[in-house]
Amino acid sequence: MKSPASRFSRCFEGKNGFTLIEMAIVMIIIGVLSGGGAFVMGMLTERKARNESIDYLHQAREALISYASTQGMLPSADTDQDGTGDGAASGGFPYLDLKLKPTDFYKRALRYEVDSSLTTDLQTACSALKAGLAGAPDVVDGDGSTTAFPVAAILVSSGPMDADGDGNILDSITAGTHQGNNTTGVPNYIRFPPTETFDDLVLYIGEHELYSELCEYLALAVINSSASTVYVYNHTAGSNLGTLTAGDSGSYQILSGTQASVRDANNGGGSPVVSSPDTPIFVAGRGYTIDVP
Ligand SMILES: [Ca+2]
Ligand SMILES: [Ca+2]
Ligand SMILES: [Ca+2]
Repeated sequence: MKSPASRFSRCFEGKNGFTLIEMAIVMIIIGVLSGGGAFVMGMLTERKARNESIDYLHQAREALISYASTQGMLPSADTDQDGTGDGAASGGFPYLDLKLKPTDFYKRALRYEVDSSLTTDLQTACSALKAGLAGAPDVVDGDGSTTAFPVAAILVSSGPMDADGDGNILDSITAGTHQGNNTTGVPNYIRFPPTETFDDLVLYIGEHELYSELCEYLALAVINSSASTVYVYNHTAGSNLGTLTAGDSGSYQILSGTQASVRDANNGGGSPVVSSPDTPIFVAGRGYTIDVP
């Protein structure tokens, strides 16, 4: 004879032999597992998005350095969203000039700013790099530096969202030891680990790295043994290197590949004087000497 409890339990028995109570427990376990699974999947997707956007930033950075090596300058920023530079220092990443895809994992174009002295030609770029950059873009690197410093170029991915809720997908940090504004770059950009109110991803090209990639200087020595004053001229840069009176000599730092001449008039005027070797001449290698007998 069945007990009252057993009869009660069988009242709730499902067609496969499980009681409704057992089925409810199974459903709760499935719910917990599927909820946790969704959470884990969300985390993995977020990590994949972040890693792929960081990969894209590195591709863009490498492409910029390669472009500078072949073109002697960095590209200007894209201000009309067609992927090509428009002569501006600040705007979108000119992905077509670099032959890269237009957007990061978040389907957004990168922000790009370049020091304007680096977008003209090799002579101008290397002169600026040799002297040390002084203007925008500046960056505070949250890995250690609280003081902003100028960089050759900077790339900013917005990350997944407008984390600081200011209406722009790029973010700012306005309090604490490391501060910056990636929307304007004023007074500086900021590279910083993600927080609840900052999720941008930033890479930059430092001036010394670009200098070593781009600018090979050599010493051009000119010995004036003649009885006249001669003028040393840089044709590539369109500027004077120096003036040597009779019996004088000089040494000039010039970029490898520069065309130079020794002349009988200033500012590239007059004619080349007799020298060994004859000028104008393209100067390359580790060092060079021109003798004026
Ligand atoms: Ca454009
Ligand atoms: Ca953001
Ligand atoms: Ca924002």
